[in-house]
Amino acid sequence: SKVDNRYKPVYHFRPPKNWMNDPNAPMYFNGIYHFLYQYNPRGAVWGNIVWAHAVSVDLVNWKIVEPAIYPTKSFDINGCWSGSATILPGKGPAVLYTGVDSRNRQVQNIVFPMNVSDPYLRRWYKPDYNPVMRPVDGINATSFRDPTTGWKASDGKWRTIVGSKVDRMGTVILYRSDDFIHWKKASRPLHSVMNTGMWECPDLFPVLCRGKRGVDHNRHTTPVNHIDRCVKHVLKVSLDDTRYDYYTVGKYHEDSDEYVPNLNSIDNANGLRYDYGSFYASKSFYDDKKQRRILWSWVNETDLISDDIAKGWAGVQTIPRSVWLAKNGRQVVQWPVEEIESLRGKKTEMKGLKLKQGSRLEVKGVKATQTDVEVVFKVSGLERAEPFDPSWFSDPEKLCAHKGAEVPGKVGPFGLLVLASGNLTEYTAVFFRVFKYRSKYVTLMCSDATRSSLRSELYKRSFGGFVDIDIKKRQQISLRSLIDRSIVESFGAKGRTCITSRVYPTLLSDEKAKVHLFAFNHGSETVKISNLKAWEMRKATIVEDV
Ligand code: DQQ
Repeated sequence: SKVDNRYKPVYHFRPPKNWMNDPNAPMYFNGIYHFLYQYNPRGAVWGNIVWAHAVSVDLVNWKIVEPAIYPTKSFDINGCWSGSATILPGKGPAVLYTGVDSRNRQVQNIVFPMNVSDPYLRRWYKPDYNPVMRPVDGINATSFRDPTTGWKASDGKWRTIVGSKVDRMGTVILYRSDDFIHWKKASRPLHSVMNTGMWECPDLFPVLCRGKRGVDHNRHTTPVNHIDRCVKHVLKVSLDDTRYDYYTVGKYHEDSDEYVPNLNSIDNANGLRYDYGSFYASKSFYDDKKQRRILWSWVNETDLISDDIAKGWAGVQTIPRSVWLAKNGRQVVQWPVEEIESLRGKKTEMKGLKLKQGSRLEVKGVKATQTDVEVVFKVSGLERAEPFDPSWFSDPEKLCAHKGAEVPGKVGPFGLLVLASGNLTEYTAVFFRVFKYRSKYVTLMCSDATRSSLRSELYKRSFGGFVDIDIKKRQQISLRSLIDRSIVESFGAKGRTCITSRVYPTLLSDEKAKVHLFAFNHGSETVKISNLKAWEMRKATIVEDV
């Protein structure tokens, strides 16, 4: 079948054709980055899931090798679902994954590389003793999946957690093992929350209280508590009800084998999200090459299933993001890995420009369909900002829908119009709006796809999240957007609030049509662009090498 490339991103990871979903077992081993993913080798819709496998030395250009895991045995014959890698000291990687067995029960299996010295780890074997964890002792056999990377506590035992639910209570079941093969369920889960539904793809990792450096879970490689006394943890769960990834910052207590979120953190679907847009089933890994933690995520299509079938492909991964704890300790900060900057080509720069009420400024000289743009907006007239109603705190997305880019304000809306047609019949608006609340200010960030395409049948949402910054003190806010045909990944205030949108402007159907990029201000207060840099992005090389 023919593949339609119009909307296919050129520098984001995606296979040449067919369906892709969750990132699986990302890891760095022996000088190579491995990225595995849920993949349908037979079409552009979910089904026939195998673990496809790509390798890279730079997280930008990829070689796709043969699938690592596919259904062959009674313990995974109905599907090889998500899981994670753990590097066993002196032995190499082990992967735990969910198999859907011959009775349609979810079980956890283990696989190892056939040959640890093969740099690409092309072939994997499944020991016959699988499964290593079964849905017994009251575990719901259809809600038991997605084992995490393992970690070892000071008692020398390995741990892993598996996502589950008990009625409406989301939970992560804890397992312990001496050898990583024989697993025993702990009497208590690591963490659970009432009324949250199934927790898919959990991810638990340590973060340092200060700085951007990442830390490994496993004491044997990086004894975190010796390097830096202050370590916190992040627990992320993907809620299948809402299809968003939520996290809390807290502490994993080794003695009680429990995760306890920070006192003031919201631990449910109203909590913090890595990304307030299309972003699901994310997974992180510790990158020993550059001592950082890297987060990957699946970004689903928002067109129709019939479009996906016609296009011949579906699903993109975010640009891998470095993730660390914000200085204030309340949230994480994310930023695209620096390697992506190697694709920056032609550059254009603007400085010290005023955006008066209702004005628009075109960013010229770079191809606007594949662009990396970074801008710093200086704000003024904060004291005249629109008043904020505290009932809006609970639903930033609704606020973005109400107060779109077209709705005039005071301080904002200002930001970028991306993938825009010349006459603005189509555009995606990524913008900020500042409100006054008591003696403080509230900053809202939106990624509004409602006018992204003339096609009315598409899912065109206006996503939103608040930005936890003191705008009064800073008097400025930055925005970076990675525009890549049908994906726009935006990072507000240096990665404090992130929003990803998928958009399908009809504009891209016409190869000759000109695609534009603008900065705009629809607020009455003048906003200054202290600096705007935009780069045309080159294509990443993603080739099959089977
Ligand atoms: N996708 C996998 C499951 C996981 C879900 C199946 C999350 O293991 O729970 O493709 O997107």
